[in-house]
Amino acid sequence: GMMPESETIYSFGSVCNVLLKNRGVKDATALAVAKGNGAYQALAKAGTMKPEEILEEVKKANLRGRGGAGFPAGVKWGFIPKDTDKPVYLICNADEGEPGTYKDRQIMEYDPHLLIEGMAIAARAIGARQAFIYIRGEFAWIADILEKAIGEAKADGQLSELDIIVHRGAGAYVCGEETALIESIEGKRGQPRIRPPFPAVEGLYGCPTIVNNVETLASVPFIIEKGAEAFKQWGFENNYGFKLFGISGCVNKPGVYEYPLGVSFNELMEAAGGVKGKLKAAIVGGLSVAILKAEELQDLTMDYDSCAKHGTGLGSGGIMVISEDFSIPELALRTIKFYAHESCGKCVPCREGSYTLVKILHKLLSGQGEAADIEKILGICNTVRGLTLCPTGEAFAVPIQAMVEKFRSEFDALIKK
Ligand code: L3W
Repeated sequence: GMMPESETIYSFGSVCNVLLKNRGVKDATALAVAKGNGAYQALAKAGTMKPEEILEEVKKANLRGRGGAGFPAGVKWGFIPKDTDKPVYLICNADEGEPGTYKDRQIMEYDPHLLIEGMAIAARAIGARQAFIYIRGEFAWIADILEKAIGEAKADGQLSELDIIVHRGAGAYVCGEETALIESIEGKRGQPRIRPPFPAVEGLYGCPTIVNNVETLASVPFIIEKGAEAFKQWGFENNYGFKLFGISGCVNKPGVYEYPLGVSFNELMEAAGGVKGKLKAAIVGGLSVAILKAEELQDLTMDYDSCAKHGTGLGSGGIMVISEDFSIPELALRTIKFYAHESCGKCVPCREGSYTLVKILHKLLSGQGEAADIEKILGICNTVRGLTLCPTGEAFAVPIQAMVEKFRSEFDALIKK
C-alpha cells in the first residue's frame, strides 16, 4: 500500500539510530508507518524462539536497566520462579519523575510501537499475559498515544499473547519506585514496600512481577532482531549498547541524544551545541546523584563504570549542566524543596530529613545562617543515607552532601558575619 510520506523535522540527536530512529518521522506513531520502518519484525522472530532463548539473548547482551539502577534485565527476568502457578505480570515503568530526565517520554511520543513490541517480547520471555504501562499522569497526551497504538497493534494481531493496560499515575515521584508503583496499581496509596521480597518473586497482587523502565524494554527488539553481538558493537564490558542522554541547563541545544555508552561528557556537550557560559559543574544521572565539578568532568565518560569511578552515578542519564552564573546553595535549596515535597512520609529519616534540610538551607540563603548549620546539613545527610525504606532518601542526601562538600566556600560565604 501507499506509505505516508516521511519527513524529517530535525536530524540531530541520534548517532545509534535505534531508540530515536522514528523521532521526527511524520506519523511514526501510526502502525503502518512504524511497520514500514521495521516495527514488529523482532516480535515475529521472537515468536519462533523459545522463551528461554529470548532470555538467553538478553542475558548475553548484558542489557542493564536504563531507569537508574543499571541492574541487568536478563538477570532480573531470570528471578521469576520457574514452578509458579500464579500469573506473571510485566510492568513498564513510565513514571519518569526524576528531575532532568525526559527521555522515556520521547520514545513513547515518537515510537510507541517500539515500546509495545519490546513489552510483547519481554512478556513472552517471562510468561506474562497481562502487562501494564504505569505512566505519570502529567503525560496524559502520551497515554492517549499509547492506547491508540496498543489498539492498532491488537487489531493487527501483534498482541495475540498479551494484554496491555495503560495506567495513569496521579503525580507522585515516589511512584517511580517499583514497589510504590505496584501499590498504586493495586489502588492503594503509593508508598514503598520493604524489599525483599523483590517484585520478581512477590509483586503485583502478590504474584511474580517484572518492572522494567521504558528505555530498557524499548531496547529489547534490537537485541532480538539483530542479536546480542550487534548490541555489543557499542560500549564495552558491562556497559554495552545505546543510551539516551537528556541534556538540559546551560547548553545551546538542549535535548535528548542517543549515543553509545562510553561517550565522553565533552563529546555530548559538543553535540548539545556547547556549554552556554563557563562550565562550573554538572549532575549527570538525574538529580539524585553526586554533582561533579568542571575539572572532574574532563575525563568522564558516560557509562556505569566511569560514573562510579568519579563517585557519581549514570542514573537515568539526565545531564544538567551548570555554568558559573549559578549559585550552588540556591541549587541545593531548589533540590531539597523537590524531595521534601515528594517524600511520601512513610519513613522518618526521609520525611523529617528533607523537611529540616529545607529549613536550614532557607535560613542560610536568607542571611541568617550560622557556621553550625553547615555541619547540621552534613550530619543530616549522613544520618539519612542507608536508613530509608526506598532510594528517595539517598536521592537527596547524596546530592546535597556533594554540593556542600564540593562547593563549601559558597555555603560558608552565606554565614552571618
Ligand atoms: C530480585 C534480587 N530482584 C535487585 C531488582 C529490583 C529492581 C532492580 C534494581 O532503583 C535507582 C537509584 C537511582 N532479586 C534483586 C532484584 N533486584 N536485586 O533489580 O534494584 P535496586 O534496588 O538496585 O534499585 P531500584 O530501587 O530499582 C534505584 C534511581 O533509581 N532513581 C531514579 C529515579 C527515576 C528515574 C526516572 O524518572 N526515570 O529513573 C532514584 O533514586 O539512580 O540507583 O527492579 O527489584 N536479589
